[in-house]
Amino acid sequence: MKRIASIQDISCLGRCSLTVALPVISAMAVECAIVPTAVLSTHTMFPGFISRDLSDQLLPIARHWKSQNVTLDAICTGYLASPRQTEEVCDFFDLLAGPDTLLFVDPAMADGGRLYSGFGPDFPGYMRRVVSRAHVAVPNVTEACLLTDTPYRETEDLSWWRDLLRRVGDLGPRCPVLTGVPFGPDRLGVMALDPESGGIFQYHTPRVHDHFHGTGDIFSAAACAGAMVRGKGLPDALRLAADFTLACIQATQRDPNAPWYGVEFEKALHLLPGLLER
Ligand code: PXL
Repeated sequence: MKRIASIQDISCLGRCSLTVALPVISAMAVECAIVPTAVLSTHTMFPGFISRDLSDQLLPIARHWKSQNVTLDAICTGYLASPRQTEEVCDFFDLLAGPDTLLFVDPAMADGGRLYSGFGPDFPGYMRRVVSRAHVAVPNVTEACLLTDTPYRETEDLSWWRDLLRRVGDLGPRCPVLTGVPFGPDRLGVMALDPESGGIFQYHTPRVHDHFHGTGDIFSAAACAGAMVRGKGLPDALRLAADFTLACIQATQRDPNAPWYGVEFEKALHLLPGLLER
């Protein structure tokens, strides 16, 4: 069985990061080893959350795995709790990535034009180093702007997004991907540079006009990396991830009093084997 190591936080409540990566990767019949970067009572959109940083655990875990000759088909990174962890993740790559290990980086740090609470303005500069090491990097449009020092814009001018994608590529990842790109008023999708053809791949699905928390984590760390480890090429993996994320959103009946509980992906997990067969 293929094995992914997922490096990101455990938000105990709120369906994001490891609490979605684990079930989604498992449902794709891939083993998900985890490296928690922090334990939070909830994700950072809930007021008053508490957090314990686990920086001092990351490299001891990596060294122990190394001593046990653990092999990884992919290392997938998400929310990192501090600048120090961005360096530790690069050391983790050095210790445990073999020649065929896919390095999949989701620089989860911002959305809607703003950094998540708790990150200072210098954080994107630290995250840039992790992105530069990636084979596949999947910033959303806000993160791409922050990583490339580009003022954030909301525009439907696709040539502007293509330029932004190329700027992310200039940071070093082999396959830069932009998520959350508006393709007209009612469609949302992804754009990726295909290193083989040099062309740009685009895929979009109907846009649901609301904010759904944790969907980036479902998209990237879980569905997309899982699909690629299961042998799909990047375009097929991105298509699968986008379709699965939309299915999770459509399955969600949101409680208006609890808007931050994440999407009800549990109702869509059964779709994954069929999506993998397409
Ligand atoms: O879904 C991204 C994410 C992951 N982890 C934590 C977060 C967020 C987004 O807010 O707060 C702790």
